[in-house]
Amino acid sequence: MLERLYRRRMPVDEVLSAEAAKTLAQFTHEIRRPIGLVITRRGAVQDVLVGAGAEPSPTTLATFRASPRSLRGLRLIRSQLKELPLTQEDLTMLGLLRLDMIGMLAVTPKGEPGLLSLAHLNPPSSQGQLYTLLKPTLVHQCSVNFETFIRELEADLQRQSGSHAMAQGQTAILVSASPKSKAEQEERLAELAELASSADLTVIDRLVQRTQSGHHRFQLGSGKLKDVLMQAMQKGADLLIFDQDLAPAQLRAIEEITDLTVIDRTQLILDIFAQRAHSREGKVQVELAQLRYLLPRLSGQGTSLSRLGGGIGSRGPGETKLETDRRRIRERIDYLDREIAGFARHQDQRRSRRIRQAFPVLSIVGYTNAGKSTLLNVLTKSQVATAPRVFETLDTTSRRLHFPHGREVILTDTVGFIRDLPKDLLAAFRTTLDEMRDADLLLHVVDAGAKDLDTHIASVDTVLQSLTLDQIPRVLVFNKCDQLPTGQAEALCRRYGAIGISALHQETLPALMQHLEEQLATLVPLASRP
Ligand SMILES: Nc1nc2c(ncn2[C@@H]2O[C@H](COP(=O)(O)OP(=O)(O)OP(=O)(O)O)[C@@H](O)[C@H]2O)c(=O)[nH]1
Ligand SMILES: [Mg+2]
Repeated sequence: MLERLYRRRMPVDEVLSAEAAKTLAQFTHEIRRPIGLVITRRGAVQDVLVGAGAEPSPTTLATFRASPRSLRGLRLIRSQLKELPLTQEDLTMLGLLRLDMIGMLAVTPKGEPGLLSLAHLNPPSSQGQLYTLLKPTLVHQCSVNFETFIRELEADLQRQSGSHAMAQGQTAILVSASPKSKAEQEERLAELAELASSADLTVIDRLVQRTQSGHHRFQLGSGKLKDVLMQAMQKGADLLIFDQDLAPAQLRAIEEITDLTVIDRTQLILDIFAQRAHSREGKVQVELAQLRYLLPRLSGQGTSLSRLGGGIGSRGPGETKLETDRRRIRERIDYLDREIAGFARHQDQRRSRRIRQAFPVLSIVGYTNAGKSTLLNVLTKSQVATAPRVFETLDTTSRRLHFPHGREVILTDTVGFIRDLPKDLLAAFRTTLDEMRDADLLLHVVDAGAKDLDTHIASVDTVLQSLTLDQIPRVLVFNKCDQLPTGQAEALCRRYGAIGISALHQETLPALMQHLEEQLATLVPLASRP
């Protein structure tokens, strides 16, 4: 019987033809259940849905794709036996699926078409209102010329997104959902925003939700999640970035109801590393970390490798490399592991050479963006790249440093740390980080102006501990003191037992140099090395 509905083809300029409305009303009346027609722009009925909550089939949704800048090319007209307005669920579906329109046809007690209520999405700027509800009319009185209407709406959507400066770069909405306090979550999102901008993403919104305990299916409650997704669609976001790690099942559940790219903080960090890795060693380490992260997230059932592995864009392990199965990925992991072992051997040789040269080694460590490379540069007159963004440095650089009293040491600068450093990344960067094992003294550089100074210090301590480097003597150095009001820096340094400097101001450095020389004299007496 429903066959007859499928055979309908409406004129392209009508939302719902009078004839289709009649048949729809009649069937609804007969089976006493709501029916939904999913209609293409060419006026063909694509799906017939029976029951109140029915949604378009996954196959249909996969065939007709929507993007934040365009609609799906499908409208949904539902019938119901009572004369009720469109429900919140209908409007959510309109937004989430980015339907051309959603409609509700009331069916009279005699089985005839009653009033038709319609709603459509607005272009992003319309005073924040996501959709417009049209005044209900009888089908034959409906004045909408669907073809013209949809052409104009699509043009508006295109124009709106084009006028955003973000048209070139990708845009992201940051999401945090955890039982932690709002303030704490917001602080973390501030750092996530730095990570995002370091990856050349434009953050257009931040959403924080305090959850009771873990929601299993989604990170957020599914109602709230739908809200987030709708906003993301409406604001033209390309990505949704979760501060919390998403379990593979959570990722899939979100992917099921949206066409957005969804990633978590770990993936974002991996992506930044992939963007920045220049040396062969760096590239191998990043690829290894990405593959290790990816492997447990592959599902047999159609999760596309390119989508996950691609991260925020098409960076990372290339699509072709990833269009393989688990076995191939495992093989690749083994291969990269062996390559890294090779690097490690090389490094052993370099190290023993250096030890033969008998220079004490000072390693600069610290939170990302603390000013480590700037300090190396100013102390050793080098030109390591520095930038006001996180994870600028990935490779280790070693330079000679001459102390005023003639003593010479090796000063090294390396990759910065961050709180909750992804463990796959830490594992993959072992060879780079292992260079620190040679250190006689660690210079822990801290951005004195950082809002969450204690977290920064603690995170670095944690990483050093997990690398079993915590037994190496350490000097705490508070950098960027020029950014604090006079007096405050001194007080802060006194409180933490740190030495205050500003790597940008040479005149602040002699005190540090003197302290380092004294420390070295006790740790590595000149006579102890040949
Ligand atoms: N105001 C001020 N800015 C500084 C100081 N030292 C470094 N900076 C700036 O801080 C930013 C980060 O410096 P980097 O030396 O790249 O920091 P890093 O610790 O090597 O960072 P990563 O390699 O990304 O981990 C740069 O823009 C520097 O110019 C300082 O003493 N005062
Ligand atoms: Mg650096």
